[in-house]
Amino acid sequence: MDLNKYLLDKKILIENSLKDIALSFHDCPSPLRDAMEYTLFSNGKRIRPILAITTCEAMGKSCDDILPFACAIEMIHSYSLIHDDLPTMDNDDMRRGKATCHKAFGEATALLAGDALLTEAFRVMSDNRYTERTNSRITKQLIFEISSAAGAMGMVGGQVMDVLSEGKEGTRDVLHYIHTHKTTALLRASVRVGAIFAGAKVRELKKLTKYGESVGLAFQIRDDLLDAEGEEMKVGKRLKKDSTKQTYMKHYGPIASKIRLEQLVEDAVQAVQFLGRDSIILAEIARFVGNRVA
Ligand code: GRG
Repeated sequence: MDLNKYLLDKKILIENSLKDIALSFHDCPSPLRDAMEYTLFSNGKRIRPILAITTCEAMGKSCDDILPFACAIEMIHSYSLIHDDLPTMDNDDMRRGKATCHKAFGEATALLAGDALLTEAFRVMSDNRYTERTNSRITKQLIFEISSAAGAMGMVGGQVMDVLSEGKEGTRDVLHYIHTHKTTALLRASVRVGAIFAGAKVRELKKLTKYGESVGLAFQIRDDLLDAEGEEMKVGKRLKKDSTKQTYMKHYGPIASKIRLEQLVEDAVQAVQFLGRDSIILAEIARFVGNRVA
């Protein structure tokens, strides 16, 4: 199986669906629309929607009707990057190899573009135009999954702890809270969305949740390692910025961090073994996350 081709095919599928959704932004003031589209279409990996689709297909269900939910997750991810880059948070000038949204459009427009992407994600999931073929009980369940992962008890909770613990000594418990909420929550939810959409039974959902958690934490540890050891040209953003933050490198050092990363990838691969041959792509994605260079 050629994973790169698989990821590219899925990325094109998701981007076509996002382009269709973006047509519905036509009525909003152009600077806002331009800022939203600037970040939404700036060459992200689309790993979260890909996880949702791949999980759904691994469970034997076609991915057509999950696309609006997968795109909503990507819209929420895009909002989080815009806000994370703002001067009041990480104050980054570069993301995905180009100027961050606030550098290109100004702080107020960037802040509002993030707000709009977040809100529009929920419109998409509740708009019959996109989700009428999905059972409304499932739609409600998916909105619950995604909002729980993105909100105060998920990504935003993790982000606030990340911001507040900057420059402090910190503990491994705080580190764990930040990593499992700021980054893992939305990745875990992406997998669960695919599983729930495909009608996973309780035991299957438990295993796929374990896969999502392991991939999510591996993703963030890899991010910590990339910040310390990666190449700016490849990663597409300024590096060595996390030295005042709570990171795996700070609390465990490079060797233990790499061992933990390998273990998490292995845990993810093991968790999906129950799918037999249908686990192959999910396992490959877990390995890709553990080795990613951007
Ligand atoms: C502002 C509420 C709020 C949350 C921000 C996502 C996030 C939380 C912060 C981003 C900071 C960061 C670099 C976290 C590390 C993991 C991460 C989310 C990396 C970026 O995700 P990728 O690699 O990005 O999937 P692409 O560009 O591929 O979409």
